[in-house]
This record gives sequence, structure tokens and C-alpha cells, in this order.
Amino acid sequence: MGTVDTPIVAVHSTGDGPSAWVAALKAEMPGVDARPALEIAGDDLARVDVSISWRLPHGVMASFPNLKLAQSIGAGVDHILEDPQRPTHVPIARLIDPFMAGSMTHHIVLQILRWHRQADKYERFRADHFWAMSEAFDHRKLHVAILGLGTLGEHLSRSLTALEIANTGWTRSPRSVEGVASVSGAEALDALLGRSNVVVCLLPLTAQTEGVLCAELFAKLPRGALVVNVGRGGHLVEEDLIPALDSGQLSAAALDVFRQEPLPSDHPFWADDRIYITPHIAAEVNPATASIVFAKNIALVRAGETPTGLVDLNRGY
Ligand code: NDP
Ligand code: OXD
Repeated sequence: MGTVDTPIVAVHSTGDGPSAWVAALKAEMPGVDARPALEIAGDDLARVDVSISWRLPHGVMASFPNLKLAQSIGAGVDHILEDPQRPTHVPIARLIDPFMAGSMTHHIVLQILRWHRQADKYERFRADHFWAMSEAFDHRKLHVAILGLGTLGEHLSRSLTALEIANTGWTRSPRSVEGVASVSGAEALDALLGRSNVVVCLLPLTAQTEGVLCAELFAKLPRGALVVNVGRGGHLVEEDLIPALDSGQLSAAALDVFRQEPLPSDHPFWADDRIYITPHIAAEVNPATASIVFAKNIALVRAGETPTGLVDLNRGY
């Protein structure tokens, strides 16, 4: 096995493609030897010390014998954890980028206000050249339950509060953060759902959170609630959604993530106007800002120090 004396950063992304990421990383870290992961072969495999990836094909990471860090191009790391050949001794870092938190908040606020201000109805009126006002909107009637109050959830909470929209976060372990209301535990969740007409899922996908958005949870919300899923497709029990909309228990759902992406063109969600669909763009990772984080983490790893965003492998996030 070779030593890593001239290290390589292996890059892979199914979004912008590896070359855009290699270029952004080189702009931030001149001199770095960064290459598309799938083009690294032979003796060079042993020179890879850091992988920076989004949905790297399974098995590729295992071909880097001297890997010291698996950096996710994304806040979620489920795409790395699900590789059955992942070298389990290699630490994983998620992306913590303030740019993404702002972007996620914008997306969620847009979905909540689209629903609350009945934007779709006014679009239809506009198309029909029809002038009519409905009842006054009252944002004091909104209460948003934010499932997952991490980097993204906390930013959302503060922003909603600034917009005078009441909200409470739900976490795994109790936490106390000034200016951010939160609860933890199953009992507290039930009470929170009972007073929330909007629920936003910003959880990581783990064995504990898989399928959390299900008929049982919907039944705990006031009738006519809105569900926003921006976590992962695996959080939603898809077959429970349309029945909950048909019964009036939910009035709409804004989904950015799906069990199968791209969402198949014959999926029943497409035909349902009560389901707002976006193609996993709630908080797209920005190569320029993310590369600042990646460059710092590469430098830390190479200096033998702890990188930022390390995942607790026991918790899965
Ligand atoms: P963090 O790791 O910072 O926060 C996760 C939060 O979820 C924490 O508050 C944590 O609780 C809570 N949590 C985890 N497990 C449980 C559980 N079993 N019960 C209750 N609460 C739980 O994550 P981020 O905020 O950075 O990102 C969240 C997720 O958003 C990502 O994992 C990803 O899946 C998704 N995402 C989606 C994007 C999109 O474009 N659609 C873009 C970016 C991210 P505690 O505080 O106690 O640890
Ligand atoms: C992420 C994502 O996890 O884009 O960052 O979904």
C-alpha cells in the first residue's frame, strides 16, 4: 500500500458534474490535485486522502486505501452511509454552509406563504382575468412545527420568528438555544403537532426518522394542515399522502425530495394539484461557497486536525 505523500482529492457529483467542482475547489485552493473520482486509477488510487462526493457509485470509495475523510457534497450523508462497501473506519463530514441555510429558508418560506396566501388560487383568477378578494390572511393563525432543529432548522426558526410566524422545533436530544423554541421526545411531539397547522421535515434520514411523515403523524395535526418535506424522500410514507389529502386532514403538501429521484413521470403525485413538487432544489449546494468549507476541511485533515461537520456514525447524522 503506497503512502499519501502527494495526495489527491477525489471528486464526484451527479448534479453539476465533477469538473465544475474540481474547478471551484482549485479556485479556492490553488495547487490542489483534485480529480474526478471515476477517472482515478492504478497507483493513484492510493494517493487519494479525501473524497468529496454526492452519490458516488457504491464501491468506489473502498478503492481508496488511504482515505482519511469522506466529505459529503451536501448536508445529508445518507448517500454515503448507504454504500455497503464504504470503509467504515473513515470519518464522514457533512456540509455546513451558511449559504445553504439561507437558501433552504427561502424555499420553505415560499412554500408556506404560497399555501397561506392562496397563491395558486390567485394565479387561476389572474389567468381568467377575474378580480375577487377572499378573506383577509392572518399570519397569527400559523404555527410551524420544524422537525429537526439543526443547522438548517435553526436558521428557518429564526427567520420565521422575524416574519412574525410562530414556530417550534423538535429535536432528538433536549436543547436550549436563546430565541428558538424547541421540544424533544415523542410526547412533546404529539402536543406540538396538535397545535401546528404547518409541519416542516428538516430531519436527516436515519433508521429512527424513516417514514416519520405517515398517516399516524398526519392524524395528530389540526385538519387542513400543510406538510413540507425537504428532508429526504424516505421520510414520507408516500401511500399515506393522497388519502390524507382526500380526507381533508391535509390540505396541501410541498415536496422537494422523493423516494425515487427523478420522480417517475407516471407517479400519481404529478397529477395532484394539492402537491407542490420541486426537483430537490430547496437548497442546492453552491460550488463557490461549499468549496471554502471543503478547502478548510482538506487543510485540517492534512494537518492532522479535526475537520468540521463530522458525523456521529452511531447516530447516523
Ligand atoms: P443537522 O444534522 O444540523 O440537524 C439535524 C436535526 O435533526 C437535529 O436537530 C437533530 O436533533 C434532529 N434529529 C435527528 N434525528 C432525530 C430524531 N430521531 N428525532 C428528533 N430529531 C432528530 O442537519 P441539517 O440541518 O444540516 O440538515 C437536515 C437535513 O436536511 C439533511 O440531513 C438533509 O437530508 C436535508 N437537506 C435537504 C436539502 C434539499 O435541498 N432538499 C438540502 C440540504 C439538506 P439533535 O439536535 O438532538 O441532534
Ligand atoms: C443535501 C441535499 O443534503 O442537497 O445537502 O439534499
